[in-house]
Amino acid sequence: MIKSPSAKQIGDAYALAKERYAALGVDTDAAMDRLSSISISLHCWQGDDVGGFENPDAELGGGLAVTGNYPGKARNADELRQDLDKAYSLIPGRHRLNLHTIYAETGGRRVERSDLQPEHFARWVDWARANGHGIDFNPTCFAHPMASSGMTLASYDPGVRRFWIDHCIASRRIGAYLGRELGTPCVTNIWIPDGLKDTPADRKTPRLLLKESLDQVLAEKLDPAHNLDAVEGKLFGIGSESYVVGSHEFYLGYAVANDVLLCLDAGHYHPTESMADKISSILTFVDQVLLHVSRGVRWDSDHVVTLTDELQAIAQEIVRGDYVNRVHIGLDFFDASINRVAAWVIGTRSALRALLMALLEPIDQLREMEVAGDFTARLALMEAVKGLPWGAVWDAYCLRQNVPVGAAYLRDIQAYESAVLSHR
Ligand code: RNT
Ligand code: ZN
Repeated sequence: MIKSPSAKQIGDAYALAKERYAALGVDTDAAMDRLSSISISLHCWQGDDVGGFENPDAELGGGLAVTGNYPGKARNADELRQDLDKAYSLIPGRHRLNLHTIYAETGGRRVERSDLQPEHFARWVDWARANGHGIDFNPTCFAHPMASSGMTLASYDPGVRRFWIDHCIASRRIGAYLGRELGTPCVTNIWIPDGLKDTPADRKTPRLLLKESLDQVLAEKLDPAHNLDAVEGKLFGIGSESYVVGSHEFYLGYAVANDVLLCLDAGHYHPTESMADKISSILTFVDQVLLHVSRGVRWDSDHVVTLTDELQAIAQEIVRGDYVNRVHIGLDFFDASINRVAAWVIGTRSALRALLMALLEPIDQLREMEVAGDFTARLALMEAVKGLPWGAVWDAYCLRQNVPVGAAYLRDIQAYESAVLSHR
C-alpha cells in the first residue's frame, strides 16, 4: 500500500527546502507559481492505443505500433473523456488535450476524413470548455486504406495526394474552430508516415511532392489566434527504415521558409542526438515550436515519459532560454502494457517535475560562472544542485494544487480500475 506523507511532514520539509534554495538566490514560491502557468497537452491517443472511433478494426500502420493488452481500454469518446478526467484530477495544474481526427464523433455515420467538419468535434469542445482545457489537433494520415502504400502527401499517385491534402485542409479548419471556441490557439500538427523500407532510387521527388502538397494544405490563411500549424519530422519508422520523406532537415527548412511551427518529437532522432540542444538553434529562426515529449527505447520512440537526463535537459532549455511562451509542450507515447490512465499521470507528472527542477536552478549564478570562465565552479554547482531538495518543493506543489503527493495517486487509479475499467 502506498502511503502519503502527512501535510505536516510536507510543510516541514518544504520550509527547509525553501531556505536551502533561498541561500542560492532561488525563490521556491515563485517557481511554483511559474509552474502552475505552464500547460501540457495530454495526447488523447494514450487512452485507447491510437485506436480512435472511425473503424475499430483498422490496422494502425504508418510504422506505429502499440504493444500490450492491459484491460479497460476506452471504447468510445465518453469513456475516453471519463478516463481523461481521472488523469487530469491527479496532475497538478491546468492542462490541454491533444486530439486526432479519428476521435471525431459522427453519430455512427461514416464520414470520410476529407469531409470531417467542426461539428464532429462539438462534444469535445463542450467538455473542454466545461473543464477549462484548450485543445490541440492532428490530421490522421495513417490507419486508412488510402495510406496502405505507406505514402500520403508525398505519394506519386495524385489521387492519394489529393485525398490527404483535403484531409489536412479539413483538419486545419477544425483546428481553427477549436481555437476560436475555446479562446486559446489550437496547434494543428501534421505528421505523415511517408517513407521507404529499402534504399530509394529517388530521394528527391517525394520531397518535392511533399513540399507542393504542404503548400496547398497551408494556402488558406487562418487567424493565428485560433490555429497554429506545425510540421513533425522523423528519423525512421517500422517500414520506413531507409528513407523518411519528412526528415528533420526537410521540415526545418519548410518551417523557416513558411513561418510555421516545427514539432520536435524526442523519440525521432539518433539515440545520442539531443532534442534539447536543438531548441535554442531552432528558436533563433522559427517563432514557436511544438514538442512531442516522449522517450525512445531502441527502435521505439514512444515509451512513457520518465524523469531522464534528456527530459531534464529539455526542461532546462525551455526555462533557461526564457522560451516558456514560444514552446508548446505536448506528450507523445503509447503504452498498452500498463494502466492507461496511470501512463498519462506518470508521464505528465514527470514532465512537470522536470520543469520544476529547471525553474529551481540557480541559473544566474551558473551563468555568471560560465561568463567568467570559471568552469570548475559551474561544474561543482551543477552537480550540487542535483542533490537539492526539489522533491520537497514538488510535494508542496502537489499539496497546494490539491492532488495526491508522491505515488499516492495510484490509490485513486486502482479504485478507478476496479470501479470502472474492469467493467469494460
Ligand atoms: C509518429 C509521430 C506522431 C504520432 C501521433 C499519433 O511517429 O510521433 O506524432 O505519434 O500523431
Ligand atoms: Zn510525435
